[in-house]
Amino acid sequence: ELAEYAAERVKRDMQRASKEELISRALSRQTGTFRFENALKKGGLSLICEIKKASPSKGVIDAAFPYIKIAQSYESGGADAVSCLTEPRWFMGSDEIFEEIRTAIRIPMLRKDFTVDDYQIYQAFLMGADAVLLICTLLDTRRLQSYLAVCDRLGITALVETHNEEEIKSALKAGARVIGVNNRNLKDFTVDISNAARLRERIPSDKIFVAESGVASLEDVNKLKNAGADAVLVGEFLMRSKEPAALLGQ
Ligand code: IGP
Repeated sequence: ELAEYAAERVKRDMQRASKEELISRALSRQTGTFRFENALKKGGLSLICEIKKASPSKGVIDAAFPYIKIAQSYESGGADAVSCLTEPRWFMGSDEIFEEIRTAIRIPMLRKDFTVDDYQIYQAFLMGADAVLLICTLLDTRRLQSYLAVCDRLGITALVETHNEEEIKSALKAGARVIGVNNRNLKDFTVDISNAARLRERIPSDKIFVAESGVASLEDVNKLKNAGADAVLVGEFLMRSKEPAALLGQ
């Protein structure tokens, strides 16, 4: 359902700007420098802090949602990168929010949406994104591969999201360099924080391993660090606490 609605949005956006137009606009710009993945290579555990007003499992998380302030507090708190939801129906995000935040902070940003068409990758690049999300559940290996090639051509990073062994295999086959393991099952929204740790050994050490979802304490962060995560992606917990500094132990 999330994917179907994403496809509808793409169709609608294409009426304003065709894919050809977006591609030519994107290719006339200076390419990116893979800032997102480089920010996760500093050694130690990196922190990707997420901005989202709502989620399908929790509904509205922060009704006031002062997103610029939140983004700035992430940056000053020491976040390595920001993840910003642009999906409107379930996460109450928008491209406009993303673009506003982009002008307010300097650290790399991931445009978090349900990528079902490479149109969205060009869109993300044009709004200043340093990374896009590619969810294995929605994309077969061939499509992953071709979307990864688009990202490479633009100089942006693909965070390839997996949930099980099979999806990790597909991600690796497609050539993903940054692999996320989601602790949340997107089908029923159940969270098992040990999922990322359990699957750690399936991902070669030359890839960047991102543990996603369900972090609810500093203890959880340390658990994932000890399990060998290169980065953690934290959303709801930060949206409720707004103290990334506390999470970083600073
Ligand atoms: C953050 P949490 O539990 O910290 O809020 O999770 C992030 O991992 C989650 O928002 C997420 C997500 C996704 C959202 C993971 N994969 C795919 C939308 C689409």
